[in-house]
Amino acid sequence: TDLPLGEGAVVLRGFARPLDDALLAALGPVVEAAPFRHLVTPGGWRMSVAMTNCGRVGWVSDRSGYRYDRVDPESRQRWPAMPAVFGDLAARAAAEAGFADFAPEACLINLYSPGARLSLHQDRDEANLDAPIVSVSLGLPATFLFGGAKRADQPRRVSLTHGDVVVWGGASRMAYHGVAPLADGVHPLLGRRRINLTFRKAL
Ligand code: MD3
Ligand code: FE
Repeated sequence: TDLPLGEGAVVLRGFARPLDDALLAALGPVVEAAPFRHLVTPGGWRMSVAMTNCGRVGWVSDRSGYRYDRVDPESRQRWPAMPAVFGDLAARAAAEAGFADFAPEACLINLYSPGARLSLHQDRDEANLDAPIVSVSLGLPATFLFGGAKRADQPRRVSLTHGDVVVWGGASRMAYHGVAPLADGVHPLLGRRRINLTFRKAL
């Protein structure tokens, strides 16, 4: 059931579910080569969400700012390649929402443990702001905060559960958004964790 969330945002409930085992199997070698780490914001705050990346470029943050980088600053090597099962899923989801030929260069992988949260922000570090963003939720359910064009716009709360895929295009692309502190729980496949894959045209 494709349900429109707002201008240009489409939730594909359970779209990634049939692939969950394949996605987690592909994730193993990625996080072995580029382990999850807690980045520091330009303001000096340690993020409660742990992150890593795969693809041609990865999103990083440090005291000097946010950017997409071809190398992992920890290993000084290129990020692991994007597994085919990741890229194919993102392209199929985007096509379902009306975006043909979505070929993301970047996959940011967010790991939430109980209590981890993402405060309201806009994604504006990408060179291509016309392309949608595709996000895949795995593991524990999260309350996603979907705001408006201004930070002060009261966000709607949307529950995203294991296997849900959201395509954020059009007017929703620049919406403020965040994730409420993750409630504790145990997921049969992921245990006490939520993993979110975010696919972007960054270049
Ligand atoms: C709505 N991640 O990594 S994914 C992020 O669940 C991020 O880890 C969240 O926000 C997470 O930047 C949310 C859903 C998402 C991603 C990008 C968006 C929603 C968005 C961009 C515009 C509007
Ligand atoms: Fe975001």
